[in-house]
Amino acid sequence: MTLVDSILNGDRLALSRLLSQIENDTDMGRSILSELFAHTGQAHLVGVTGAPGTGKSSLVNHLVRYYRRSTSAVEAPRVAIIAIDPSSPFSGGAILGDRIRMRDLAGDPGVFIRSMASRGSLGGLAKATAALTQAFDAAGFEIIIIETVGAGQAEVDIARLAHTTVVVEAPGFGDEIQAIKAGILEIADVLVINKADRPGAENTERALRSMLDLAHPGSRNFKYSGHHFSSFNLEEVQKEENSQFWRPPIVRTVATEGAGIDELGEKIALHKDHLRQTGDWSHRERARLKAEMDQLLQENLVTRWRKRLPPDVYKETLEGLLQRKYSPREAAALLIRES
Ligand SMILES: Nc1nc2c(ncn2[C@@H]2O[C@H](COP(=O)(O)OP(=O)(O)O)[C@@H](O)[C@H]2O)c(=O)[nH]1
Ligand SMILES: [Mg+2]
Repeated sequence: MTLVDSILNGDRLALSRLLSQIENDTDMGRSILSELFAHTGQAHLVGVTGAPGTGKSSLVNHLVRYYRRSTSAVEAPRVAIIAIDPSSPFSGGAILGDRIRMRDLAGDPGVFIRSMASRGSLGGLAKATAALTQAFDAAGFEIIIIETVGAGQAEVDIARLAHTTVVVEAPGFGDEIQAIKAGILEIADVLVINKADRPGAENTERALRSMLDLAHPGSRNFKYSGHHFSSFNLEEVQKEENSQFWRPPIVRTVATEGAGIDELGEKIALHKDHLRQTGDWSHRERARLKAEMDQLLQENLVTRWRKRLPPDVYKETLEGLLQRKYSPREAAALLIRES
């Protein structure tokens, strides 16, 4: 049996071999992914992001257990977890801690956990993550959870990859303001206030609510605006309710106790339904695949063009540019003519 068939048949060893090939960006990994691509497009990709220590890994742990027990009558969905921590090497504390916390999931054949430390550029990390999700998707994992730390470009890229992005905050982190600065609220589909057992959860929630009000004016308590209600045309109200609009819900959780996890799971499912109903699911898919294809097209064209260009011409043109003989635009035009 080929590696491709083994992966499609749910062979975990074959899958983990492919994941290593992908992380090392080998030709073999690339060609297997291409063969598997026809089998992708089914999984719900859920990103979980937020500052270190807010409780993301603890939440993911409980969320996975929620999925695994949620549909006892039907077959429970299979869940893959990709934990990305750019700041720590494989041996480092954070990921090791995650491994220990995830240990009780490890014996479940419907769960697959992969930790990834960063190598090379952030762009490389986002690319590798996208490829890993394709592998899990083809292997039949219905839900793929991607845990990332922080609020940088990598998180934004990963949010673009995910269908549903969960942003985790915790009281007393004082990072609510930083969160907006980094635009993390703009990528949030579901907001979690974890550590709701700690003092200050109300303040965090109030801060987030007012930020949401700013970001989504007019959405505030629309349905419940009591005495104003009669002045609304009912049809208008229904139109509003069925519209493309999604206001990120806020869910309070205590991940250490598993409190609020069912609600979180329900909100994530609601967001998926919303994406399906509005057509956003396929819009996102289209935008993402187009970006991937365009990117590869550019890389390939540039590589091909560089191969055809006589070696000295590039150097000479660069020199000419430095001496202000050409402008950057003229230099580029000249190089394209020369090749
Ligand atoms: N009090 C309290 N502690 C929590 C809660 N959730 C997680 N923690 C603790 O916070 C620390 C960081 O959690 P972790 O899941 O590793 O956070 P991550 O860095 O965001 O993945 C751990 O010591 C957890 O036990 C919670 O809801 N309440
Ligand atoms: Mg973590």
